[in-house]
Amino acid sequence: RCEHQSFVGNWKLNKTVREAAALVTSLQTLVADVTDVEIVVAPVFTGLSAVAQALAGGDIRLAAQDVFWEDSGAFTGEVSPGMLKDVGCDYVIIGHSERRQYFSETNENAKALRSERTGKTGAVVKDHVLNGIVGLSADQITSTVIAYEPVWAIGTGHNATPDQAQEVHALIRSLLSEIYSPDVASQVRIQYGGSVKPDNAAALIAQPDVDGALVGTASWEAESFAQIVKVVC
Ligand code: G2H
Repeated sequence: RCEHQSFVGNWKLNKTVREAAALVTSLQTLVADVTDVEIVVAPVFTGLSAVAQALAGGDIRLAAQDVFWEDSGAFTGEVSPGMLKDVGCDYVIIGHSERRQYFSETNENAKALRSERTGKTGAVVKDHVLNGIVGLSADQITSTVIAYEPVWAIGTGHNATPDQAQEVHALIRSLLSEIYSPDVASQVRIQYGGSVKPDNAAALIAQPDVDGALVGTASWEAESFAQIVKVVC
């Protein structure tokens, strides 16, 4: 089961280029003995190149925090999926609830369809899952990570209980099972996010349908993120 676990550090609007490189360098040292779970960091756009260089040859993967679906053109301020891949990203976070809250994002499906690996759903679970995955093939959905984050748990210090998380994760997996198949659904990683900390991660991740975590605040320091990554495997 450890190979199915994935942990993403969502650095949000934090870290200069120098701070980002230093953080990921410390993290690499702390998780050098972790081989069986996937570890991903998501710096701001300006930190991607430096973090990619610091990660070169290692196992930690790189994610961006947002993307626009067009390849190129007159779209001032935007970044395309190909550009993220070019700088070294394997993933991109799509549809984080902070994008909805502060930047009026609503339908993320075009982003999911055009991007490489990552999708993310919000709190209105069924609606968000169904809207978010429309048009994705079985191959595309199995390389997508879905994150369930109750809005009241984001950055508040109040995490969902393990039972609450499991209930929603099971719902998401059953939706995937209906739309695709039980086999496909079992291959999709469903992360929990919302105030995940070293002292609550173990119980959340022990749930059968919780396949890792999308970690915000606790990923901004290498030690606490490393503790979370190591909590089970
Ligand atoms: C929720 C989460 C990571 P935090 O947004 O995406 O952040 O762990 O600070 O609640």
